[in-house]
Amino acid sequence: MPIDNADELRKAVDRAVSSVQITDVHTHLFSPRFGGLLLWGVDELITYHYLIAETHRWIDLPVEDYWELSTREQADLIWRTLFLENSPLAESCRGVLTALRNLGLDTAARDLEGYRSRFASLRVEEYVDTVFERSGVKEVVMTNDPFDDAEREVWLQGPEEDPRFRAALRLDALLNAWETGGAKLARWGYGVQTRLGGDTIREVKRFLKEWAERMQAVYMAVSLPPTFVMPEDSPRSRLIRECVLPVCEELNIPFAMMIGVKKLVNPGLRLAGDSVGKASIETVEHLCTTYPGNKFLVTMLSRENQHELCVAARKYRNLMPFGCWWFLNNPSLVDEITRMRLELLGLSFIPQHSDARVLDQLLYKWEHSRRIIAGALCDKYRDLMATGWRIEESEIQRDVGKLFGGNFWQFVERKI
Ligand code: FIX
Ligand code: ZN
Repeated sequence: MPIDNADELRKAVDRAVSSVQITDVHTHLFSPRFGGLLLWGVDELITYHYLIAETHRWIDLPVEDYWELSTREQADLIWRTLFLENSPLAESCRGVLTALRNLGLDTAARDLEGYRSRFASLRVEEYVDTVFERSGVKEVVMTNDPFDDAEREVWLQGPEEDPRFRAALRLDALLNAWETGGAKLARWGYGVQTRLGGDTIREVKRFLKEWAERMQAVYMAVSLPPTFVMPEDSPRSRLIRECVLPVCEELNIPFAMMIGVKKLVNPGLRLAGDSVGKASIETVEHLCTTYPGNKFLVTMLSRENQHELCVAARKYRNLMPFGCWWFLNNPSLVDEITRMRLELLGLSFIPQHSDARVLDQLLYKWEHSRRIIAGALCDKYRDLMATGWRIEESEIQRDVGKLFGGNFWQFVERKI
């Protein structure tokens, strides 16, 4: 039966968006077999680097002294500063409270010790089940770095068995730091040379194929500075051109470029010290034009890059924009960017990823994003109905399924 009115429409969109099982295409989560690499619990939620940056705007404690504190002491300081001495209005703080509420905890009590005791009784394997179930996330794509010693050891023991955790082969350490990354490859027995001579290109391709196979990687990924340009006479440019893109094409997996991050503008803040800059859409256009057999997942960190990324996506079917990344993952910007994408790309994009670093964040990042995306979708369907077009609830469910996972898997699997 076609939907007759705005009230029915809103309910149908809310039903579809609230019930869709999500593929979260970019996270920093790990399955429990990775041990301490999987962060979870209220103190990890509160010491998420977003809140660390916001806390240091208020306190006089030298950042070196801050890092001497235990995680619990850091959480106490952040809780006091951002939640008790100031109302927790920032998205990062609101998220902590949404997650706690979704676990049935009384946020009105403001009882951090009480919240801690709730987590103390949990087993991580059961908690993973609880979080996936309550957040409506079907599977997450991890960020997997073979150059991380702890993580590499786990992968060398065997593949990931939990289907909820898919792998992405992350290449920052290779592409953005070839000197040290290449030296590690040499230590691991790959015949590479710093100046990329000899068998280097062939050996880097061997490394990429071996690790993509070991991880069963659904894509390869790298974060890139606003200054990233190609073509360019640099190790990064050569490695992307002669190694990454040919191997991704051979394996038929996308290359994900996360462009616009200025690493460590304030090094003392560590992970919280990164910033943003407007990047070159011309480089994205160059890559999509020059490598038509490759698939590019692209997210850009600067708000100023969003419209041109949408327009570029209209030109290239091998370009899939994804997510409202990091400093864009705030209701006002998710709303703006999603509406822009719906108006310019229809349904052919991936609206969001969580970037979750702490398991419990799935409980808030997706609740917040579902609500915003549902609002934008509802308005667009209402505009559609105003033309006399009739829409079925089954079509809304079809569309929503594409946005929250279908488009991703279709892009990963399709032969461009
Ligand atoms: O490069 C990335 O994957 C970024 O998302 C991270 O480096 C960043 O710290 C983050 O988690 C942002 O949300
Ligand atoms: Zn990330």
